Amino acid sequence: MRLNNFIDGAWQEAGGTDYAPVLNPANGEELAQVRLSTKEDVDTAVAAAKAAQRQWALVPAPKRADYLYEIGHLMKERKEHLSRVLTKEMGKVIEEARGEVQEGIDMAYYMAGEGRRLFGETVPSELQNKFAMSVRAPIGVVGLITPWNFPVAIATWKSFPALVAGNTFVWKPATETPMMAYEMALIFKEAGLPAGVANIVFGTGAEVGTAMIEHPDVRVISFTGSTETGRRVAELGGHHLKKVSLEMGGKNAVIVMDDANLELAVEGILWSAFGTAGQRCTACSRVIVHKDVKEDLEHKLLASMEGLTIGDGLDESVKIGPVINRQALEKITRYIAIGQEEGAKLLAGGKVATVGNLAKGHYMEPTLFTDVKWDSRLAQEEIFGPVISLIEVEDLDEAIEVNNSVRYGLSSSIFSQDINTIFRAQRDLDTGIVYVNAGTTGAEIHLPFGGTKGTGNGHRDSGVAALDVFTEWKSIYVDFSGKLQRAQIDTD
Ligand code: UN1
Repeated sequence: MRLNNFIDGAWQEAGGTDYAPVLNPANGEELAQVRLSTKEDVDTAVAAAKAAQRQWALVPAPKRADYLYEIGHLMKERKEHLSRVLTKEMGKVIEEARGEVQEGIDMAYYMAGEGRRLFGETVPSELQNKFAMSVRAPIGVVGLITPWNFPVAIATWKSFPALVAGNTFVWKPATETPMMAYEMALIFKEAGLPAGVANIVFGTGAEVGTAMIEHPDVRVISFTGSTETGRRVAELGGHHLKKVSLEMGGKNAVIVMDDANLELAVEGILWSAFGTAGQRCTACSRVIVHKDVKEDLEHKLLASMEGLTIGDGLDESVKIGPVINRQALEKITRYIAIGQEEGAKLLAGGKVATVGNLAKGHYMEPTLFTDVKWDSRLAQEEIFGPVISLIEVEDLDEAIEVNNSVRYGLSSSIFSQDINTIFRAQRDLDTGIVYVNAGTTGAEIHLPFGGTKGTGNGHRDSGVAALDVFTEWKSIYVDFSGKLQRAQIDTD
C-alpha cells in the first residue's frame, strides 16, 4: 500500500523520490510505504488551503460544525477499524488505541458544539450611542505538525478547533504514522469537507515541516513533538513572525504521601508509567515518595509489575506493547546504563525483551529504579519509555520542590487523603495539569492541555483554549451617534 498526499480534496502523488516504509513496531512487518514530499508539494497544499479559506470562513460556524459532527460520526462508526490500524502502526495496546480514537470522537463533538458558541464579548462603551464587542476571527491557513505517539487524538486537538473557527489547514503527520492520517483523510472526504479545507502532506520535518513554517501564507504553526525539534520550530517561526504553539516534553511525577492509599497509588503509577509503553508526554517517569512509605511502595510496585504481560498490542491480554522503533529502544537502554552509572538501584526490568516472538519487535521490559537522586540525569531528562525512577523525600515541601526541579512542566499527581496537603499541592505544583489521587495521564479534551516551562510556550491544545491558537481577537466599535466621538477625550 502506497500512501499519497491529500491535497485539494484529491490524492496527489508526492514529488519526492524517496519512500519511507511504515513498520509495525510489534513485529517489523511492513504495513505501507509513504512517498516523501518536497517543498513544492507544500506549496501546492498551501495554495489549495488558501484558495479554500475565504469561502470556508464565510460558511456560518454552526454549519462548519455540522461537518465535525459528521466526522465524529464516521470516526465512531469506524472506531474498531481505526483502533486496529493505530495499534499496528504505532504499537499501543488495543484498549488504549480505542481510548485514543474515542478522544478524537470526543473532540469532534466538543468542537462541533463550539460552532454555536465561539463566544466573544460585548462590553459597554464609554461613549453614548456606541457599541463595543469582540469576536474571534479566523486566521487563515494553519500548519499542523503532529507526533506518532497520539497520531489521531493530537491531530484532532489541532485540526478540529482550526476548522470550526474558519481556518483551513495543511497537516504534516509524523513519518512513522501516516496511516492514521490517511484514514482521517478518507473520513474528511466522506464527510464532504469542501476541497482544500483539509490537506495532508507526508514527509520529513526537515523538508515538509520547514517549508510549512517558512511559507508566507501559513500564519500559524501548531506543533507537538520533542523539545529539541520544538525549539527549532520556534526559532524558525520567530524569524518569520509566525504564531507558534508548542507542546513538547515532560518529566512527570507522581507524589505518594505517607497517608496515601498505596494500592490505589500503585495502580495509578503503573497505568501512567507503562501505558503506551511510557511513550506519552504525560507519562509518569518519576515517583516522589514519602520516606515512611517508600519500602512498602517498592514492594507493592514490584509485586504488581510481575503481572504485566509484554507483547503485540492486538492481543487483548497484553498490557505493554512495543516502543516505536530501534532508536527508541537504544535511547531507553542508554538511560538505563546512565541510571546505573549514577548509582541508582535497578529493582526490576532494565533489558530489551527478546523472548520468542518479541525478538521481531521493539520491546522493553518495564523498569523500576529506586534510590534515584532528584538531580541525576535519570530523574531530570525525558526518556519516553517504560522506566520509573523512585525518589525519596522527607515531606510535602521537599516533594513539591523535587517535582518542580525539572525543566518541564506538563503533568503532576499527588496521592494523599489529606485535604490540606492536596490543596497546597495543586497550588504549588508547577505543571499545566495536576491530578489528585490519579496518575499523570488521562487528560479529557474539554480542558486545556499543555504545560509550563520547557513543555510549552504558553499556548494550550484542546479545550476552549485551543481556539486562542486558531483565532485572532477582533475588537469592533460601532458608533451610531452620527457625530465624531473621541474616546478618552469626549465626556458626553
Ligand atoms: C501525549 O502524551 O502526547 O492525557 C498526549 C493523556 C492523553 C493524551 C496524551 N489523553 O495521557
